[in-house]
Amino acid sequence: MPTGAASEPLIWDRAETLSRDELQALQLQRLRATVARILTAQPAGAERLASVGIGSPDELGSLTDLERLPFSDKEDLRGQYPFGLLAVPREQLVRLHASSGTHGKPTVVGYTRADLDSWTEVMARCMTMAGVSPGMLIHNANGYGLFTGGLGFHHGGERLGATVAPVSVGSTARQAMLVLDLGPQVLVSTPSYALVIAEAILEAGADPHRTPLELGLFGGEPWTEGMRAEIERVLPLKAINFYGLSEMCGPGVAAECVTARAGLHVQEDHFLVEVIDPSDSRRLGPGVEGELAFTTLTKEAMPLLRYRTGDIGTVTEQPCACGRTTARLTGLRGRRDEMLIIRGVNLHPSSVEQLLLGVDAVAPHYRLIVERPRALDELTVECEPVDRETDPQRLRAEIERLLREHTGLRIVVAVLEPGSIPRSEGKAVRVIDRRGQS
Ligand code: DLL
Repeated sequence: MPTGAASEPLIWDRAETLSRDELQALQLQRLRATVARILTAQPAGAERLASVGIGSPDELGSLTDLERLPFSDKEDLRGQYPFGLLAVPREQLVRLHASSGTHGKPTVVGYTRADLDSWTEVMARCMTMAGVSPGMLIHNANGYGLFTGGLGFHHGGERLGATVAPVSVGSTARQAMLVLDLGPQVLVSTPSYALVIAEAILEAGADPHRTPLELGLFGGEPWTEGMRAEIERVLPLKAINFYGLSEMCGPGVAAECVTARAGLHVQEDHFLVEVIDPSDSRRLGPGVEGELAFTTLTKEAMPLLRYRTGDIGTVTEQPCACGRTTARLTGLRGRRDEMLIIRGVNLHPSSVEQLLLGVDAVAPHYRLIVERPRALDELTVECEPVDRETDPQRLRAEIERLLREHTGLRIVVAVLEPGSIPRSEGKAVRVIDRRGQS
């Protein structure tokens, strides 16, 4: 339960302020229990452990032995689809979720009662850390269903004593009406959908700045500081970043504190974070950018060791102004497999976003179209002007110049009619890959 005087930011759980030594002792104990569970109840995982000579949790003498353990990734989940990685009988699951599955089948994850309880607890912690307090009204515009965003925030919000409106995605005009009529203090959605809701409030003839919104809990997709500034320009709230993935639990793996908003605090007593070099899987130190990998420390249904997320970021263990001691994710850049290689130059969609949103006349809606007309990949950046008064030719020339200066590449820019780029309801599709078609 939360502690702290009224003037201090609340801290939900003592686990958030453990010393590094206390935390690591707890992590080692939980890691051993996780390995024991895999050895006895998850045949595919046990086989993998046997292949690196681990037959007992006692072989893990300290946390550095983590490096002896094998990695896992989405391919393992796909290979065992849907239930092959369960460490409990299917009948002991009380819930299923699945990740978005942009390529073929989704990855299915299961939860025991205890898994749901831990997830609810980490969500209550993260939402408290983000500034949500009992009695606040939460408009939850994350999708309810197999996506973890809806139910994750729902149960966390209820657990901490807030009032949750399970609005889900879609019917954008209705979203606007409900924000105006119910008067929530908290908006939960993907960052891209928050902008769509703000547009809908304007279309309803109302001023979003006159709503009582104070906090926006956004995640589920990469977003930049430019996007944060844009959301805070159109809505009267502080935008807070939430990170997570279904394979760990969903949202609740890490979140920003409202106090500092300087990196996302990892819930390290449940998820052990590593940063690895994607090319050779070497472990990288604090502050060095690489691929994030997580080990579940308390999951019963589907424990995973060193799960490679494909997400690029860095970790810092520097103390935070909020008083929490947990490591923080910084510079979440996007997915490794969404990085484009245009004429030999690596380009993250988030770098384009940051650049575009730095131009006042550009609306925060964009798409990157990748084609391969000849041997090399070509990129077109589609964007919209903020209004019809803007001269599209001049805007195009300005963005092309900026992209050339920042990337060294000649990238074609198409300035489209306002409102013509498809608006997302959940995770925005930023990259359209037409390489197979050209
Ligand atoms: O997106 C869980 C979630 C929902 C997190 C709502 C936060 C808020 P999945 O559908 O399994 O789960 O997708 C997980 O989304 O590996 C990242 O690539 C991406 N992602 C999620 N949050 C962020 C974020 C949910 N804040 C995948 N920044 C992850 C960057 C994010 N990427």
